[in-house]
Amino acid sequence: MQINSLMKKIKEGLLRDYDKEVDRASVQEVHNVVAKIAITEISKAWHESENRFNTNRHAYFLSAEFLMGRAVQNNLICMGIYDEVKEALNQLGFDINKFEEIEDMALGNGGLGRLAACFLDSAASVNVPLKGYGIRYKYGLFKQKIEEGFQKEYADNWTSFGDEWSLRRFEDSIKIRFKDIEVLAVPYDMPIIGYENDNIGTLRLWQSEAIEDFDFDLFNNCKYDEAIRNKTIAENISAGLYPNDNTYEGKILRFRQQYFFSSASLQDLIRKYKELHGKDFSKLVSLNTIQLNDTHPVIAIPEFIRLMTLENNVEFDDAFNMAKEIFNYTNHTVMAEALEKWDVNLVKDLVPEVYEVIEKINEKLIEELTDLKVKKEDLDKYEVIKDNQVHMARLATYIGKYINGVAEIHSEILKKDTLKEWYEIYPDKFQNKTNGITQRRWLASCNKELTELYSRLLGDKSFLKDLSKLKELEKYSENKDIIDEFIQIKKNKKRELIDYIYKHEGIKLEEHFILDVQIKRLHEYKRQFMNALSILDIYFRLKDGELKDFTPTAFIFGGKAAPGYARAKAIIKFINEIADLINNDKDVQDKLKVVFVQNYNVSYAEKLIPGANVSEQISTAGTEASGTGNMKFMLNGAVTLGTYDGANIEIVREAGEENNYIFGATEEEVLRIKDSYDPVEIYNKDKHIKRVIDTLVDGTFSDGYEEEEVTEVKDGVEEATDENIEKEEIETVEEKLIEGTFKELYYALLKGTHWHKADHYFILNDLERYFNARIKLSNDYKNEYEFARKCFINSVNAGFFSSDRTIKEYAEEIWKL
Ligand code: 26Q
Repeated sequence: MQINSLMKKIKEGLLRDYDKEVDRASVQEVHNVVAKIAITEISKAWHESENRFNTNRHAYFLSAEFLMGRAVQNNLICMGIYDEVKEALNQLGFDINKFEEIEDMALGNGGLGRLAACFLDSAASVNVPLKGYGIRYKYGLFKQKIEEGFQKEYADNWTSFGDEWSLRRFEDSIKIRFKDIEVLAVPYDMPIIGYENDNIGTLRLWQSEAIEDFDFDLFNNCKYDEAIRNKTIAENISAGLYPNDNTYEGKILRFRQQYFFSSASLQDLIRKYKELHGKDFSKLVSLNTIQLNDTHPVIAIPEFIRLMTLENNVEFDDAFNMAKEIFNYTNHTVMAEALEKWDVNLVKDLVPEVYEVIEKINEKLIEELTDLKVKKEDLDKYEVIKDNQVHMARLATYIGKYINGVAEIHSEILKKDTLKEWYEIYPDKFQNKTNGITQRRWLASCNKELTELYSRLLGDKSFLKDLSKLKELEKYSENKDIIDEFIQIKKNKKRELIDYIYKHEGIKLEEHFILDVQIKRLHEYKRQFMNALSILDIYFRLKDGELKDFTPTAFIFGGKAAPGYARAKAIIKFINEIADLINNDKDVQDKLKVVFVQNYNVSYAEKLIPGANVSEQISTAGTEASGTGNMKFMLNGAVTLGTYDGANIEIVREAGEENNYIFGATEEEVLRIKDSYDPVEIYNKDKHIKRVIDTLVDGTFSDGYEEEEVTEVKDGVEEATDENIEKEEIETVEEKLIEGTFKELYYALLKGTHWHKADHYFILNDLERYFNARIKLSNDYKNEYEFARKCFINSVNAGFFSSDRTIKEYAEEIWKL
């Protein structure tokens, strides 16, 4: 596009939509006008892509989460007009970097949601016909602030300034029937712009609305409450994203969300099929395939059979066989607490016809198992309906044509543990699809300098379409000039990050410090707690003069805790207490800094990752399915300080263990020591470990109990009645919990609880080896050149971790496109 014509369009747009000249327009207004210009520009290609999509075999990606982040920069880059728009805006006196104020689209929690977003980007870019279906939550993942060291949550009303990248398609609305209420699913379509090709994919998100704006029938019959209740339920279904990550919550509203978007998506695809092929369903499964992103959309399986049988006159057996062809299931976690099970009564109450289908599926399963000579006493392990619960992973594994894990080790764990009994009878269903990330966002968009260097050395930008090309650059790891340039780029990105952190957190870091970064959802298995304890250990040893030439290091954390996850929130507070202690201690200020950044999200990641030297990936071996942050750091030239877990294993296979810092127990070790593991023994033996753990209970830190107590007392002015006294007793118990958040962490490590044994995630078992790896890293870093070489080798070996590779594997080996 011509810069002059762009400038004209921007000026005209601002006058038309906001009656403003550029200098008076807000960032949001300029953004909205640019988005509108872009959408108009691609509309023809989008339409043509959708027609192509419908006439050939294609895949649907059903996901309760799509963590898209900010659209504008990525979309302009993919359209190939970023530089032109930047220049046009510049000439109009507007700095394109101001778009960093635009809200992220945070309709996801973490890894699973971001993976869905990377997949759509890759599919569009490598011409895989893939359409995303999900929920248009009114409120995305909460915004996090840190107040007095505690996490506080605030609503994320992301559309309050408009949603210019989406188109409302009311004409495609679909009715969804629950037993108690019928609601309307209204689709909003977002273009997914392929990188420098004419292919535009679609993400279709469903918003729930009342069927009629107001139910006059009910109202006129004096059923006011019911009229209002129906409208409220209808609008609440897509109101908010559940903030849980890797834990399941059996709430009615969550079930409604899952059924709502699963049913809408299936009805949509069946309607489209019928438009093109009429009521002859013989080609349905040869033209369509559906990927279920974890168990969240698995209710789609019985819903599909219900739609085919009850609404399209297909025989049950035929519908059942079609289901077995059309669905595939990806598992994203081995954590027992994340496996979804729904109460039979809940399912029956909300969608009785769907429940009947599940019962029939269960009968089919028992028949099949009997034919396969599975023993009667073993049936329990398979049954979809068991102990009054519907087991979603079992349903998905039984009906899914292919089942996959998301990294090699994870797929192996599924076969030998999580889904062991299923692997025994259906070995051919099981596959691995190691996750990936899109280099358009995680290199081209967030690290223009490194992108520039690589395209200069390679002669073109084709690595943005084929990341494996980076491997050709490995020869430059012996070239002093290139490594020096690489060092300069990292320094620039560190400086940018340091400025950004200063602006947002008010903490000034320094460039000559190692930037050591752990950013991910707060979870015990990810062991941010271990990182915190280890930092504290380093701090004490520095104070003691025990660590003479420790390289100055800034430890940066970021991540949200599910609001109901008390231990994760206590860990945030603990990290902030440590930060306070260390950042205010003059003795160590030229050696150590600790920062917990607020509201870690996709856009913050785009700043943190290019500026990092060290990527912390320290989950207990066998717990992190894959991880994808690890890949983003690698691509941007950080070394991995991590365990033998998830995709870390494949990362060091590609980039060399000698270029990374891998430590700690392997999955085999964990399994071997599990039953006899005694953290107290380690605690008693190792004075360093004892010293840091004791800070949880010896008054070094405050978990904020006093403040809580004061407000409790103020509120407690009611007269004492029997009922009140009982209530107060309950409150005292809760108060103890609040009082003891650090004490609770202490007991979790050394004593255990009724749900977990002491130190369930083997922190103490790995602490010493973690410390040693850190010291080695700290020493290695002193040789700037050699360390940079390691970083460079990591980056140029990241080709395998492009989601383009992953999506092609899905297309070939699962979807058979
Ligand atoms: C389920 C029921 C009710 C409410 C919430 C949930 C729920 C929501 C989100 C359960 C799990 C999740 C998210 C899981 C997740 O993000 N898993 C991560 O997936 C990544 C992509 O495959 C992997 O890289 C990570 O290792 C894995 O933890």
